[in-house]
Amino acid sequence: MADDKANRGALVVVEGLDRAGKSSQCELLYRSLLDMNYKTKYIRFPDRSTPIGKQIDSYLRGQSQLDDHSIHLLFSANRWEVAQSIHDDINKGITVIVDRYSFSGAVYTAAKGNPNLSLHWAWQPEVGLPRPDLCLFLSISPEEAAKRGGYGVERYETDSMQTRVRNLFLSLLDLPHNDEICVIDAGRSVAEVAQDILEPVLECMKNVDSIGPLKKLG
Ligand code: 2DT
Ligand code: MG
Repeated sequence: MADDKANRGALVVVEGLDRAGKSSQCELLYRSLLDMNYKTKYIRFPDRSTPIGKQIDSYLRGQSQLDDHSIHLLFSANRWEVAQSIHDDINKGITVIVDRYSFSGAVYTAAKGNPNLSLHWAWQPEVGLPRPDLCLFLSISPEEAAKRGGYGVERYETDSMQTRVRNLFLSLLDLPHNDEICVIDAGRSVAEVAQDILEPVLECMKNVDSIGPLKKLG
């Protein structure tokens, strides 16, 4: 049951490789929280509906070419354009579930192998964005991912890119100060994974008021 005493929502981010089941799990989590009468929103990045999002969509579909730095900054700008509304929702007591966020932003760009685009460089535009209270990383082995069918036709959906993305994600998990990251074994059934996700989310929602106001990414 929703706890009426809670006065801010939680910012919950779901990250992971393509085909780890992020969107299905976000949808299930969203439904579960609504069924429990929690005020909840579900958003995803890239948000392809805004003018910036449309440029990103066109790039991902291979319909336009952009400099690597430019597209990187557009992905970040696509988060900044809703940063204030995320803040406002959280303060209104709404828990916001986010499908991909700054970790995808930094990792996919750094995985391009361009020596000018280090993980450090790629992280800088994210500094100051709302900091997730909890980040669920859906982990899936390359073998399990391969069983789930072929890649789509979008940019980045190749074996070599996905391998580099996976390794960079794993290196981020090892960094200090990343204790709000929870690694979930996503190679199991949808129901098992959903259960494993719900528990830490409910725990986080219970604790956000003792954490204090939403923090910023540093
Ligand atoms: P979806 O398949 O989830 O729609 O993502 N990406 C995503 C980036 O390169 N930078 C970002 O900041 C974000 C949010 C990951 C489409 C692709 O966009 C990549 C896959
Ligand atoms: Mg995709």
